[in-house]
Amino acid sequence: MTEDPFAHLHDEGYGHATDHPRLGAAFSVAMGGRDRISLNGAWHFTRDLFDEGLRQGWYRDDLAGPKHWPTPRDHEVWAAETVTVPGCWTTQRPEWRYFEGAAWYARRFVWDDAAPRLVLRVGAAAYGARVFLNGHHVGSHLGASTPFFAELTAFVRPGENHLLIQVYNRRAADRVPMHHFDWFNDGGLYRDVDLLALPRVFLRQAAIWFSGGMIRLRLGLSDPESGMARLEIPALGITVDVAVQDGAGEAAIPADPERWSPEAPVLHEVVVRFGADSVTERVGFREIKVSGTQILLNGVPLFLRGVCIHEDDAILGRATNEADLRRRFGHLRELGCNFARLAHYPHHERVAEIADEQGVMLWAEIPVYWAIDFANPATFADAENQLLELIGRDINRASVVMWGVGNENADTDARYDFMSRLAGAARAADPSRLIAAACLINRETFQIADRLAAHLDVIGLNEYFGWYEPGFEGLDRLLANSRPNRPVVISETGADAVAGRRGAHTELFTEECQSSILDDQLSIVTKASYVRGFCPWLLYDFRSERRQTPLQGGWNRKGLIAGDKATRKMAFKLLARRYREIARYSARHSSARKVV
Ligand code: GCB
Repeated sequence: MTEDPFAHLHDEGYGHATDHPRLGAAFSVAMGGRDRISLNGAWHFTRDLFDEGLRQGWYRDDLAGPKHWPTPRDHEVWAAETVTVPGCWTTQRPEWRYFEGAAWYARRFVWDDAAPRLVLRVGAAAYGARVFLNGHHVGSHLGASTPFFAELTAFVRPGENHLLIQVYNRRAADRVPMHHFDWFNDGGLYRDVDLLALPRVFLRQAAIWFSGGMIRLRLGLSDPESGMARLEIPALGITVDVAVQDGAGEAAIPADPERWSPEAPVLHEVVVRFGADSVTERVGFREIKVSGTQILLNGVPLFLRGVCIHEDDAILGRATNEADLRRRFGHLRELGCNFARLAHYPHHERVAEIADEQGVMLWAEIPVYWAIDFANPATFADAENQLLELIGRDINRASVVMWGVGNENADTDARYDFMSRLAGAARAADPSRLIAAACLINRETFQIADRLAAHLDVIGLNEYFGWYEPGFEGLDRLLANSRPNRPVVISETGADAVAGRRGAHTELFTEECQSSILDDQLSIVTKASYVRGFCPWLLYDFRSERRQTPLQGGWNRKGLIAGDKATRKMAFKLLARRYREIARYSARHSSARKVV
């Protein structure tokens, strides 16, 4: 305890000492096929609305019970009730639903492994986290949906160890997303938490992709070591040694592997070794490019039959599980989708793995959403780190064909500077994908016009003609007026419908209205040859506190399926039918249209 028992009452700088070191993309560990020691399960959980934990030092390694306290305390984090990790506290007790603040997760683990290094991997902590082991602050992280790594080697001890993670979900203007967004503000450790027992030198990055007739490898080590790495792709008979200098190495091997595509989602086992470490990935080799206003997969023009998805569940919140994810892919298959936009933040890492196997292309994005604080360098650093963590996690997933770097941000100078730097960071980190963003309409000239488009490969267009803007004349005009020099994907459009609410197609919130708007939308946008994809908003209804009419009841009801993830609305059938027609048309025309 502090010497003056009341000092903390007046300490408003209480958080700063533990803001750094900042955990981020630079500390990531290449994960392909690695053994994980799971820390999922019961963790002690203490809410801390007033940040007393940081003020009073609840993280001190002192597990004594009240009988042994020399002076009174306000917490007993190691005797607190337990919750299940992964999980969102916002869905774990009804009385915690709207809790926006900090909470302390505490868990013991026993360490008797001889491995030279120990790293903690947290799949996602919404929104910020501070990690403490045995009373030591290890590091802190920002960003609600990307994994982060904290090296515990210097603080772990043989036998019992005490791990505490403070997680906070308070919304704030300088965060990514900022305090205003159209989904539910969940909090908690809502993806897997694991320990990684690692050798003295390990692989931080092993990125493998195909371009220009070459299989390419970029690898990074934990330390600036030099030596030889080895790349093996057994099915292609490839075994090559790769020179590593000061912890980094690259290789390009001429090859002609069978290509990955939605029709044939072929994956190859790839093993990368350095010293005592190795990772194993299953990689699809494919090339995604744009040529004029076309999107080409392996040289063949594509039309993206998509749907947007939020990772939200009435019972689990932002947490998910294999059954939930498999159901999602079942619905995509029923719809005849070859594409999905994972809105508006990185989804669970299993999504891209399943998409790799099932042949669904993905747009994955970070929550640079609406009016974030574009002029703030700390906000940029947070966004860039979330982007690099996402890229680091999913770089070997062929299904991810584009990174989304922003959604509906006003075209200011600060935003232009911020987003063009972000697009540049994505390109530097990953030369094998397209960059996209949901752009703006110029309401004066009535054109798709956004300065950011110059930094993108694909222009995403969110437009709600027929819903927020009555009628479709505006859409006709917009499409006729615009002369984009790159492909446009309708990255959102749609209408709310309460499942089971029927009526005239002109009556808002009915299934008929939603279905007829999507039908008209699809007919209109597919007439514009530069529109190369359609991705309506969205697969399932989702919780959003901005939506407070009795019909909405705290839900955004633009789902093709209701929030129970089972009840299909009329629009679901409509879209499935229309996508089958488009797929048949594409199949007839694509083989004749290979563009090299
Ligand atoms: C949008 C946003 C999305 C909203 C949606 C809506 O343009 O990008 O996050 O949920 O509209 O339903 O209004």
